[in-house]
Amino acid sequence: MSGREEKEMTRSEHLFQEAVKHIPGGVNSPVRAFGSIGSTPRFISHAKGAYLYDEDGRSYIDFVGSWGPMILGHSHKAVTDSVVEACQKGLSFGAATAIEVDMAKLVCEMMPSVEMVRMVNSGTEAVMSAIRAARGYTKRDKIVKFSGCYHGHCDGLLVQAGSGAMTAGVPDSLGVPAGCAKDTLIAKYNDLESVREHFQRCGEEIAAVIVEPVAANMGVVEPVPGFLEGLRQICDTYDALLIFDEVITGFRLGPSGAQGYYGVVPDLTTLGKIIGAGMPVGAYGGRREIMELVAPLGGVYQAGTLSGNPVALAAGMTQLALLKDHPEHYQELNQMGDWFYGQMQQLIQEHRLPCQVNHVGSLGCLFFTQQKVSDYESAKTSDTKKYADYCNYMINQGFYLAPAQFEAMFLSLAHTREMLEKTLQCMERYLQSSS
Ligand code: KE4
Repeated sequence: MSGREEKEMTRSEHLFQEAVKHIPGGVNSPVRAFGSIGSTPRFISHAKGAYLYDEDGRSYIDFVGSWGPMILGHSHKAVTDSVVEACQKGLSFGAATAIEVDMAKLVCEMMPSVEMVRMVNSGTEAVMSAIRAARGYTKRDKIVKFSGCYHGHCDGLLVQAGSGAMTAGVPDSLGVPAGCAKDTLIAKYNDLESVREHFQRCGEEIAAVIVEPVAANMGVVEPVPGFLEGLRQICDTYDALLIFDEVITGFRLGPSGAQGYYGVVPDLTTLGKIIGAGMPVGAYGGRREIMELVAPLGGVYQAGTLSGNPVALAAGMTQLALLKDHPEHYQELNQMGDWFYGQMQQLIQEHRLPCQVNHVGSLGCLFFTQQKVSDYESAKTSDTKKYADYCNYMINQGFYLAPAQFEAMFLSLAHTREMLEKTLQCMERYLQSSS
């Protein structure tokens, strides 16, 4: 590249050019590479409230929110102050700390189905560990998951996975041994019959069903009435466990996540994102008799150098405590979502556009398809090229949307009605011009 061309590059373009030399795809998580929308990822320098600021000084109203954790908005003073204070005492001890006791009590109080909880460092680690606990408790090997649901990148669950795996068209990753995937049975989201078929065939071998109670990794897909209840009944009939992967929905839809929102109680729950407020925290927990099998109490081994890290938990505790002490925040957030996505729906109808809007509370998704989206198959009818064109337009106008069709939009308590109206006006300009 000539010196002149070099000078004309944005700082993000320059950084990306450097990044790809030493990091696979130039990013530390695939969806950040903007591959699905074919443009250069924006390198973010800082964030505050509902805004991101990139290395070229551009600002964006943020609808990714670090993929869910930033429910209070970025750099919330109480959260960042708690991190700074915790850092002064040391970053990690590899020993028990008081804040781990407080965090465990708070999670169990907010999510009554969780009688015991273990902190880990990511949603993937939480899911991996919950699956192992379920297999250890039931002494069975098979797991039922749903096509299009994403539960992190542990081997056995990278089968017809959603999120980046779906976007990149690799829902079944290379490197997953057939021996590992053979115990993963795939069912169809919102289709109880597809679950019953597995159980009728080999129910006594199935340890658990794992489900995103609101699917948010094939875009957003709400459970149809009776779906979650039906999973509960099937698991009870066959003595299998029901695992709610609430890494996204946990503490987002309400203080008790999706299980509180829908009134269906799982045996195990996995958590992440909001529980760490942007710091690396995951957790899994559930019925005491299951969790008491986890080492050092029982024979299900799981460990982690930085699990329960005091600095990370300081962030998570502060955020969770704020949410617990202000339940009105959930009403505010869910009403904001109902209004915002309702306005999007109105836009689609007014302009007769081949789009669908799905949402649950502050989680939502605009699909570029004529079909109603209720599962992986219907989600896949979306025109990802149209989504890419729309997404690039919106980002260039200062609205930072997920750079992939099969993700969710996340609203936060830092978003204002004025910001959302500006966003809708920009959407309308695009949708009108492109229809
Ligand atoms: P992490 O290992 O990324 O912390 O969590 C994995 C995970 C587990 N379960 C659900 C329901 C999830 O949505 C996730 C991760 N979500 C994606 C966003 N769709 C993370 C973003 C990324 O992969 O960069």
